[in-house]
Amino acid sequence: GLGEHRAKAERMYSLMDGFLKNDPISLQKDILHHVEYTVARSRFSFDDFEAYQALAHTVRDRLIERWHDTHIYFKRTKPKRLYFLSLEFLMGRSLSNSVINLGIEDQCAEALNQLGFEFEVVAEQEGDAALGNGGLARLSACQMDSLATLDYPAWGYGLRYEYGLFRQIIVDGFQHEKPDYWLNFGNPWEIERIHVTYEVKFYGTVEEVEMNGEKQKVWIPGETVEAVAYDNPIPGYGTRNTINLRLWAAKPSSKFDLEAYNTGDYINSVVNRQKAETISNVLYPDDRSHQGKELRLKQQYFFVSASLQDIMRRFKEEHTNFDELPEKVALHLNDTHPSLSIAEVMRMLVDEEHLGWHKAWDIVCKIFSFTTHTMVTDGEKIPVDLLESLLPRHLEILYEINFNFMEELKKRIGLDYSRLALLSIVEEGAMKNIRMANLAIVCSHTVNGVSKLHLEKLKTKTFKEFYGLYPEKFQCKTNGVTQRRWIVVSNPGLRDLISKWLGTEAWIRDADLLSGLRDHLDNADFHLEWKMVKKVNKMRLAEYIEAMSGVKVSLDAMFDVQVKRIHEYKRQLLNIFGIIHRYNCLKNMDKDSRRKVVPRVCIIGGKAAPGYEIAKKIIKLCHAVAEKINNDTDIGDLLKVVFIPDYNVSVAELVIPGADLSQHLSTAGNEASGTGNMKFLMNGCLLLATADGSTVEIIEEIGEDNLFLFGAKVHEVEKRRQKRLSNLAPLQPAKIPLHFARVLRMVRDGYFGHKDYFKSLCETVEFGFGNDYYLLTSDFGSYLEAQAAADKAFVNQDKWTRMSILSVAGSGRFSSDRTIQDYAESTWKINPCRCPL
Ligand code: GLS
Repeated sequence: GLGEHRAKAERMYSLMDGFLKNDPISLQKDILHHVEYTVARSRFSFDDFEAYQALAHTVRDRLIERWHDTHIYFKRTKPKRLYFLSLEFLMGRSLSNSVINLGIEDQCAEALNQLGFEFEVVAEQEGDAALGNGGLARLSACQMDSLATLDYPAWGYGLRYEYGLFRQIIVDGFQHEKPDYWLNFGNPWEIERIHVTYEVKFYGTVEEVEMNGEKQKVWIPGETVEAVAYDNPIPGYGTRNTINLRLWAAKPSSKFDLEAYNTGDYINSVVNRQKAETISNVLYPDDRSHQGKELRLKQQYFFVSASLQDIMRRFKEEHTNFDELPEKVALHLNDTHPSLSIAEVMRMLVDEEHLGWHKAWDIVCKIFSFTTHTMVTDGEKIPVDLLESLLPRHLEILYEINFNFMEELKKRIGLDYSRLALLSIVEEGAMKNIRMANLAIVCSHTVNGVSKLHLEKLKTKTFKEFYGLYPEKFQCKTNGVTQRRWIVVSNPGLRDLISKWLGTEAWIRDADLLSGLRDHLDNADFHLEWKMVKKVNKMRLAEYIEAMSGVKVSLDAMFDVQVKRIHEYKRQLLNIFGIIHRYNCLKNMDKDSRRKVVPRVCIIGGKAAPGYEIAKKIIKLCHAVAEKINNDTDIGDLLKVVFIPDYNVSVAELVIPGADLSQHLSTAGNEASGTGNMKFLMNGCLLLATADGSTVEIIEEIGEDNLFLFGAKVHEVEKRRQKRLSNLAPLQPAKIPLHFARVLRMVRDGYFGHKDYFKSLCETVEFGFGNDYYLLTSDFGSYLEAQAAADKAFVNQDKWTRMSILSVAGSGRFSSDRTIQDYAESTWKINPCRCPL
């Protein structure tokens, strides 16, 4: 009975000695305990890495307490829960972030200090969790932080890849990929839940059986794999709430497969069982595009099936009637990758819960929301043949969804077959495909774009037809990033400065307060301290650069950074061409003019997808140009070029605070949002950018005068492309700007070596070949002007500092807290649920 339960609980509590304590002495005791009993080293002799492990376990214990309390509280109050489904999360390191969100950073630093260690050094022992590719994946991580901080009852679901995003190593300027076996040294941030497992089925056949006088479809699967849960506590800041990110790993099914063993081929059957694990082994390293590969499809379904079984089990524990599902469960599709969820929920409701198609469909249409992260029309597709063999029942369900949708459409728009073909979930043709985006749009109650510009393009181009049908579904949720990681963790100097001048730390939970910095815009002391913080961050970055590449850089130079995935549309090539042009100018200058030049350190970093040849050539060109310029003694400190290898979250935390200028060069209309720009903005780094993605909204906040804008606007891009093509037939060299032609020729003619290798790269911007799809030629002039404006502004350090302060002051809107609150209120309809202290 209840009395007995309470008595037991009270006895447990008395044994427990209260919650763990956070004073430095208690922390030291716990650290030493973990050194001795978890890490199994002697407490009298352990190194930085072992200190990291012990501290991580000490912090983990505290996370677990809060995480338990939060879940007990959620269970008791039964709020509507959000399930955030994403195949990618770029978490980076966890120690500093956890310690800050728990509010125990000073105590931990002191505890370590008294044991003879330094917090910064210990924290650097941690490797990155890189279970994602780029912006999309880091966005998921920022949003988890905001969900926890704002007390939302949310769960994240993802895959526990054993190999995260490849490590990039550079040999002779070429990118090589090395596997990232990140679990090698253990992962103290996860909790393995060997009892939370689900069977996930594949292949097999569909049969029709009679049930209660009605025909019912039954899927007889051919292969079973087991999904095991790994839980990762996500602490909020300034709250006890600690939510869960549950990642699934594949294991061979524990069911004893008698038949396989009875054939006598024992060894092969063990080997075959082991193959199951490959499903969650490796992250696909392509940013923005996924072709229909069987293993990828298996990963997606494995993820979807395990997550939904878990979600439905929790729902059924608390509720008996599926009519309540939409009031209790919100399922969010982070891009199209998890959209098989729609077919899976239908299958569960119809085949397993016997709800009847129409009722099930009604429910499904109320629980899903969808965010698309891409500008391209031709999105993710699954070849029908693949589905047919891997998930035969799901294919039938998808056909039925599409059939009903087409029938409804015919009633609305008549027999307009070309429109019907565009809207159809099934793409007909030589190779039939399922269009994941169409599926997600039809079934979701909201379709979100990630910036105003993105939403506009969705409405007028990408999903124009759907917008015509369901205008009310389309919403804008401009991306944001968490100031906890991108200022508090990565830029402690700036954090202290902001708090000092605002007189409060409240901005860490309410980024709009950053606008208060404008009150001190002309204060000389404030300027001095502001510049000092930047200087210290530049020193830290300069040391790193020297250690990585051997290049010594001057702190007086402008640190100019472009870090992001390498993509033609992001136009790293424009940056490199600009650098070559700058080099040419310097070479032609007399001594007097040189004295007026603003020295530059051009820093580029980013990974190319392993199969993306042009992107790999861009990396090589960057190295070839760096080699030439950095070794030209005539140039010295006036210009240095550095490629930072293996750009990842923890490298970003070091590079972004140390940047003076950052470049965001995508051809307008190609970057759905971009989130790097927001991180630089928060760190007082000025932007040199096109009017693309979320930059347009940054301009709304800080004004055109506080950044360096260039290039064709979205509406001009199409016209320029047309014009460029009409110029094609007789090649018109006169139309190509002189500077651009010269730079291109230098690369083409082998000035930087590797003439043959760079040929195809040059051709992407040449007429009659790649036709310069991304308009480097026509944007080059205005790019150089923007660069000149940046140089000019840098000479006037007062002006520059004002611009820098205004950047941070205007960055509040780009906190992921704002994004998440907007999603919670207008899309997911969930309420905060704050665990009492
Ligand atoms: C991306 C977009 O390319 C970015 O512009 C966007 O900021 C990000 C998050 O919404 O999503 N889409 C994608 O597939 N990878 C991305 O980084």
